[in-house]
Amino acid sequence: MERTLIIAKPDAVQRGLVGEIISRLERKGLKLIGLKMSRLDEAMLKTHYAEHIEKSFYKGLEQFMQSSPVVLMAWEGFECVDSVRTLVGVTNPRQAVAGSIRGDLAIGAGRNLIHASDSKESGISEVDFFFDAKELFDYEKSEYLNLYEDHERQ
Ligand code: IDP
Ligand code: MG
Repeated sequence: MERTLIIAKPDAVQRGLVGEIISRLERKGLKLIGLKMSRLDEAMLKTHYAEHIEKSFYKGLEQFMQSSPVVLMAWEGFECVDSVRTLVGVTNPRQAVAGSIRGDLAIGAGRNLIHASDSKESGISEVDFFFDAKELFDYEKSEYLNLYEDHERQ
């Protein structure tokens, strides 16, 4: 099963949308394997957003991401990385389709509520970066019989 890191960003915390985000991921059928509130510091953000450090929006992004605590989540599911990105919507919420989290609930490009891993590899490395092994939970989810075919559950 793939893993994906979700961050409910400061705007989600401030706007009281953390529950809505969790609810949408739960309703999709994903399995929550880790959850915590945290303040992200400059060093963590530089690692997490390494590909964006040289971009014009980076300073603003770094400041914004430290403006309040965030909620970090690790989720698991069959081929879940891409399907979560679809659920989240494209980066600019004004272009995100209705029905997606950003399309329904956000409007400013720098206030798009949520981070979601963008590849199978980044799902693994980002969960690993933000969570210690003891903060991740391995358990049976009873509804899997009604969510997946046998071959998808392996
Ligand atoms: P993603 O979150 O959809 O993967 P990325 O391109 O990886 O989007 O950018 C990371 C984050 O940087 C975005 O979620 C957003 O918060 C911020 N960002 C990206 N592009 C812009 C921009 O043009 N203006 C302001 N903030 C931006
Ligand atoms: Mg990204």
